Amino acid sequence: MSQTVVKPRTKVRLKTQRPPLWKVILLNDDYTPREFVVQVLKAVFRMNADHAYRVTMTAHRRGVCVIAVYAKDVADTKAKEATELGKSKGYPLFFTTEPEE
Ligand code: TYC
Repeated sequence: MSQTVVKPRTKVRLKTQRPPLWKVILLNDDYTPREFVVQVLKAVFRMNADHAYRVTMTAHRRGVCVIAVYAKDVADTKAKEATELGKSKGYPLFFTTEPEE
């Protein structure tokens, strides 16, 4: 007669989950001055002048540019803050967020 022996699991594998990251995306428009976009990127996303200029020109030429990734709440807050800065000057500057695949 055969017997099935069930061996209890002794090791517990710990799965550390990273929070999903969200992309902040800068959209081009025809009205916001480049210098203002650069100013917003420096202030809200802590970019230096060179990085901010390169990101601005990428959005200007291609229509969009992924500028940073953060946890969802940080990405949403920064996108909103940056969009509001444009709005306060009457510019249609727009930042949006989407989940990273
Ligand atoms: N296209 C704008 C202009 O020519 C500059 C600009 C660049 C605006 C990037 C938005 O995300 C932007 N004045």
